[in-house]
Amino acid sequence: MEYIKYRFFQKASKCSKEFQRIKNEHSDKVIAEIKLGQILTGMKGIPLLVTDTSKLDPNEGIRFKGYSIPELREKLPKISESGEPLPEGLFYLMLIGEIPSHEDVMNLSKDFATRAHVPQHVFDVIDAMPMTSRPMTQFSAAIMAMATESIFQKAYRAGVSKKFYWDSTYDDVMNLIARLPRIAAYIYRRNFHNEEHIEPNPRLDWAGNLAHMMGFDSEDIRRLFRLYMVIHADHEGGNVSAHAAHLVGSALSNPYYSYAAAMTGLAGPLHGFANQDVIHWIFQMIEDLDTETPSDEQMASYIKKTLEEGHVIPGYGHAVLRKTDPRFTAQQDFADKYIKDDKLVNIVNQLYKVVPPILSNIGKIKNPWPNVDAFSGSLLYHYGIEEYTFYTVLFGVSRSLGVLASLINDRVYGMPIERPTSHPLQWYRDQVDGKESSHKC
Ligand code: CMX
Repeated sequence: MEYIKYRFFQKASKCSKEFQRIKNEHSDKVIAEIKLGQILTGMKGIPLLVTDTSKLDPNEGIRFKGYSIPELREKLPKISESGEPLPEGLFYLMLIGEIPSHEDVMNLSKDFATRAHVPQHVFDVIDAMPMTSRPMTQFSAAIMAMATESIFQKAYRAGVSKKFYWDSTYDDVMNLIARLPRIAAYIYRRNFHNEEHIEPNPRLDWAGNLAHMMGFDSEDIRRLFRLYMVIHADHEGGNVSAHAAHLVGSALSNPYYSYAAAMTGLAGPLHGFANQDVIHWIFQMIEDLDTETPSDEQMASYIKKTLEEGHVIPGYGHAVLRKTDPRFTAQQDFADKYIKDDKLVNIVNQLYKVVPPILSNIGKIKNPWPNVDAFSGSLLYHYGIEEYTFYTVLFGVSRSLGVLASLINDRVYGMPIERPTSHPLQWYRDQVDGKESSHKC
């Protein structure tokens, strides 16, 4: 068995025994009470999932296996001392629970490079789609098309025992992550660069190769892509993309199906599509106000107009966070360090001053602060990736690291099919009004 797989299994099998022990010995223990309001506002705050890769604190933000983003930026191996950590290192951390050595990360990077071959029919599926189909539609379809390669599916059909499901899932996950940069870059070059494709460079790291195949070879972009891939990788288990991957995987659908489900969820405007909406909305603001340097007052009036028209302010608010997202702060820090006087970055920073007080004044919005999507587009745009309809694909490539590491864990733990109970509205009404109510829904 290869080294990383072996290390993973060594660690995970101990946790798997713990999972089974708790399940067998403590299944009757009551650990939470559920309020009706939680159910009716999207199951917020109900502990329902087991996810080991990362944990989100409403005030502190995300921690990956206990490490905050500033800690990861300091501790994870980098190619150069002044650079950003390699996302391969974060994947290792989420999988094995330890900060990897430089050698571990280089081995993982090489492993991804050897697994990166994408079968021709996946490109054919992309090429068969109209140019007008969204990059996220092409991306999700390509992932589904690649399910022909699922080793898990073949092993399952061949009758492999349940206790070995994790093994072929691991190989599917590694292959899938390895191939995503090629698929993403292919869609980018197809849509925005005349279908002039660029071959991978197997000597480059995972994120550096993605930038290369998209047509960007500067060290600046590689640094940004490494940071980008690290901060978007995971956000505990309840967000739409992570939860979708877990839910679909619980039916023992193959990892390609699980990850495609995550991507179709990420494509929604309340989730990853917000990174496109932010840029679209800012450009609309610039056009409507007829200035690239609006005053705070002009901005405030545009924000209020957006709200009055019944729209959300993209990039602001969060279902769990109650403070500025540390992923926003990490990008702001990156911009402070490497980017001087960029109009879009300046607007993003100005919005950070103007938006929160307006959202706070409305009263109902639980978190008036910016999330990860408020900053990411301006950085990509600055470095020449101006085609913002593509941005959610980049988020998706990164999110593979967390949701797929979790999927292998799910299989090692032997997690069961997920199947919560639902009731008609009448049942909930009976809980609060008794059975008198005659109006049927
Ligand atoms: N602008 C305007 N209204 C907002 C708002 C925003 N940025 N954020 C929340 N609200 C509204 C909600 O729509 C809701 O209104 P109704 O009661 O009329 O339905 C109310 O405030 C309460 O919402 P909440 O409990 O504060 O937030 P939710 O958990 O329901 O939603 C989120 C969270 C992210 C979907 C929401 O804040 C939002 O729509 N933000 C803008 C889109 C966005 O940036 N999404 C990206 C999130 C990060 C990611 O996943 O990538």
